[in-house]
Amino acid sequence: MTETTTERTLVLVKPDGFERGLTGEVLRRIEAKGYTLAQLQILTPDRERLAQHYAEHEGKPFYEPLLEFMSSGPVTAAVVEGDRCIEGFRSLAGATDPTKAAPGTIRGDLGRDWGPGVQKNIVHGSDSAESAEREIGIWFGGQGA
Ligand code: RTP
Ligand code: MG
Repeated sequence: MTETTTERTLVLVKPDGFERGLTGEVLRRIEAKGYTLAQLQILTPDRERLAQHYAEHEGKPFYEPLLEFMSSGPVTAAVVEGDRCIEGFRSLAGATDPTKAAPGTIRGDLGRDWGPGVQKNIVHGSDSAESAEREIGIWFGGQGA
């Protein structure tokens, strides 16, 4: 048996998820897995916040379309807590490309956006403990982050 390691991760339900009415479904899956919603807010993010969040992708071909897409409507940001939830939520989310994401995952079951441009894949989840703390600061800074 592995040791229990409580972690925090930053989850976003992206504007495509909000528009399609999937926010509750994503949060339901997080809770059903046994994770806790520690903080939650709905906001339409501005470019400045998104530039910080996606700094690692600056200069890539999908960077501008990504910022455009992510600022196009409401996003639900959540601090999720639980045992090894950083990797665990990435497993729940599935592969970045919804077409390749396995059935049973959020993107595999619900993602249906394909074609040119940026991948509208419903959710974001932090990819490491360092990313999680950095991203929680970006979305919840000054609110006990
Ligand atoms: P995320 O950060 O959103 O959890 O997704 P990820 O780690 O699976 O993917 P990442 O490589 O970090 O890319 C961030 C987001 O940019 C969009 N993207 N589109 N070629 C494309 O069309 C493309 N590549 C990336 C996706 O929305 C992806 O989640
Ligand atoms: Mg990423």
